[in-house]
Amino acid sequence: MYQSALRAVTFSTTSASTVARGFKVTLGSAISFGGHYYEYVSGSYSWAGARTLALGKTFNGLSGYLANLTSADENSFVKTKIGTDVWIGGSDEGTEGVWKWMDGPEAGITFWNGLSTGSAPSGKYANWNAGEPNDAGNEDYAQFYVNTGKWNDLPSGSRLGFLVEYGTDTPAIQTFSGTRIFSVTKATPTIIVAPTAAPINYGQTLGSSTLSGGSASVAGSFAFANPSTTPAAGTSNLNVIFTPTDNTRYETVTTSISVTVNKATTTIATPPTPTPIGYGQPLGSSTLGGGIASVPGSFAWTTPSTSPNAGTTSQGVTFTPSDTANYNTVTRSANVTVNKAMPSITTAPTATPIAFQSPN
Ligand SMILES: [Ca+2]
Ligand SMILES: [Ca+2]
Ligand SMILES: [Ca+2]
Repeated sequence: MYQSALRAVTFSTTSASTVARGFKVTLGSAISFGGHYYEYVSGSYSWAGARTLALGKTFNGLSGYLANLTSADENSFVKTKIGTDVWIGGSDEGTEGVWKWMDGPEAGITFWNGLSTGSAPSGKYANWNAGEPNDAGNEDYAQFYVNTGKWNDLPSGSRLGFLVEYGTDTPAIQTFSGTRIFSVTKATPTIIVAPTAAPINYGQTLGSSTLSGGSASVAGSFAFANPSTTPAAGTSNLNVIFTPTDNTRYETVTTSISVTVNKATTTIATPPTPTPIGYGQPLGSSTLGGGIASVPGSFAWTTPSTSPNAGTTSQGVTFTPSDTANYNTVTRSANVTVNKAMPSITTAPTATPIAFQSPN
């Protein structure tokens, strides 16, 4: 019955220490009587079942047993502390009509002989209700009436809650204590404004992005949860951790912010070399060979259907990366040579006959 009281204790502190605290709660004599302690157990138990459970209980180092009420004061004390009828420790199951306390310091002591017309041995206490015990149908177990504090004998088939007594013959401590361990939990700051992240390029780590503008309910700083990651190009929601300056009293808080990752710029180390074409042929007929870029991909004429004039002209070449999701396309120029066209001969010229004159 004291456990719930201990569990109800709450604790708060302004101390920065998070070491677990032990609290000792010591109660006075109100719940004890003569150095003994009493515990009501609710439920429906046979006397024998209640006895077994009571014997299995301990309290503050004291062993339990069904209560032996050995004085008017003890009997009155119990009456004020319980709210329902209960089993107590008396029984005449051993010898009919010989009522003994069965367990605890008074185990084996006879406190009553006979039925309701019987008597207590000299110096012994009993408080039977009028007409009890009557052994009506073999009643061998003592019941305590909460309303009157009187006792009645009941049969083995009856079911009641029971009263456990904890005590010894030797003078017992007058107080008991219970300890509850409290773990001190840190407070959680509130993120007022999440920080914004400067855009980065694909291939850069998240840690390369500068965080700015965040604020929280306490002083502290924001940082990416995974600064070494290199996110894909595009816009992603990524975790940012707020770490309070006073991290002994405040928890870290994780929030998610939007981060823009631009495509990486492709560099062209060596532009491709075009093969010559003839006048009238489109650029697409010129093969682009030997170009080197910083990432895999391919070169192609920007306007392959164009037919340039004869001579050497600069023409646009587009490099398209294989990974277009994360890398930009790049346009460069290359000098292509266009040779003059050879005219085609459709009809050969004819020659006029001339006269042959022999020499004289
Ligand atoms: Ca007692
Ligand atoms: Ca009996
Ligand atoms: Ca009876």
